[in-house]
Amino acid sequence: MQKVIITAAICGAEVTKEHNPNVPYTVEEIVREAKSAYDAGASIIHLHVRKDDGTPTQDINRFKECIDAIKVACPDAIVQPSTGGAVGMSNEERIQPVNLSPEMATLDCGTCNFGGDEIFVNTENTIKEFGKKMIELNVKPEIEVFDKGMIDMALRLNKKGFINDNMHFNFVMGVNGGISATYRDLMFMRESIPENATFTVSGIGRSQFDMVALSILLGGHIRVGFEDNVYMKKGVLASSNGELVKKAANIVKELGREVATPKEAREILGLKA
Ligand code: KMH
Ligand code: ZN
Repeated sequence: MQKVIITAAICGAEVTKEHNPNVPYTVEEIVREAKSAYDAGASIIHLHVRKDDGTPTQDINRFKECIDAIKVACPDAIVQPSTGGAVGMSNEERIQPVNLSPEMATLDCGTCNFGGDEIFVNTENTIKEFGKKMIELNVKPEIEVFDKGMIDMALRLNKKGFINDNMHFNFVMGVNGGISATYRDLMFMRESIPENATFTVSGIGRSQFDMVALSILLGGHIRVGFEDNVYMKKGVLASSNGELVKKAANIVKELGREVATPKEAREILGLKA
């Protein structure tokens, strides 16, 4: 089996310091959290950025500032900006960080409810537009799927030339409006992607470490971090993203697999040099 790529989703757009005071907002806090995750074994930093007051933003200058600072602290980390941003943002706002030509960026492949009255909107034309731009700039998409139909959308758009082959999926499981984080549903998702595709799994909330263990057993990769979960275990807040990554890395080793370095992650994912 391949080595396990650990992604740290250090910040997100929805989680706040009220959920966990260690959620990063400022550039310094974002670098602190990225470094803690990197030092614990994360090779990919999935990145959202905020204004200093915590408001989510997709501003290209803020992304550049954060990415440059992360690269100083974590020289070979793969930084993967979000193009999902926060619910309600325009496409123009969301796509901005792709213009920095990062190695990877997320490509959300469908619309879903997002709790309460929120709807995370990704029309077919939006996905085509974002996918085309990523091909033009040689940015590898991490295909974010919150439900099985989004895999089908990605496969259709791959056939039509909007997403390249050797697809890499992120199964986001347990969002209030998406597929549930269960063993059965993870098997269903994994069986629905092409043989040569790779996948990672993001379990939301209390499912985070169950999904970590299952993905490791199934030959997949894993994502942890404050974007998805702020607890080490019931009632115990994580002191950093690094603490969550350390727990995930220990599970990888206990289950007999090895954690990929950033170099190995680049080889597995076929990223541009
Ligand atoms: N914040 C969510 C609405 C992504 O990063 O591409 C979307 C999200 C997905 O987090
Ligand atoms: Zn995200």
